[in-house]
Amino acid sequence: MDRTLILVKPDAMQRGLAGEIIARLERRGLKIVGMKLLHMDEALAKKHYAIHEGKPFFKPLVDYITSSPIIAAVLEGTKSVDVTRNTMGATNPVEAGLGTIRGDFGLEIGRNLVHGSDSPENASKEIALFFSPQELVSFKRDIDRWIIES
Ligand code: IDP
Ligand code: MG
Repeated sequence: MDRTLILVKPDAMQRGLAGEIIARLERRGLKIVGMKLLHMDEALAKKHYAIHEGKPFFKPLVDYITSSPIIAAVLEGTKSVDVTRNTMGATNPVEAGLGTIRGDFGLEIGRNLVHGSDSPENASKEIALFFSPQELVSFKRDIDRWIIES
């Protein structure tokens, strides 16, 4: 399964950019196989960002990601991790290329609109944090169409 997790972060939700962000990823050809609106609690935020524990921006990051409801989605498609990350742009919006989500809409590293898993291994772990298998649909590729199986 070539899947990745994205989060539409609180700044993007508050600015009304959720549709724009999801649309850009969808238009590239990635399929939405799971989606929910949720308000992350501190425990989930700390698990999701465990790799950053101890860094100076960890607490502000947890406070930020738990500050409002967000959208979590699972996207499926060829090289979904890489395709999602290059559609998002660099972590620091100042360095993100024009035409990327962060490059077009962001300015501050602490308000960079969107999360995307950084490897297939981390994608699997992150997807499991947010979704049960029953909450995900699977698509079957039939030449040039995608058929929902469940
Ligand atoms: P990524 O979101 O591009 O994968 P990571 O390095 O995994 O970037 O960092 C996770 C998140 O932590 C970033 O998206 C950003 O919101 C925040 N962050 C990363 N580095 C900094 C920093 O130096 N200052 C403030 N926030 C940061
Ligand atoms: Mg990351």
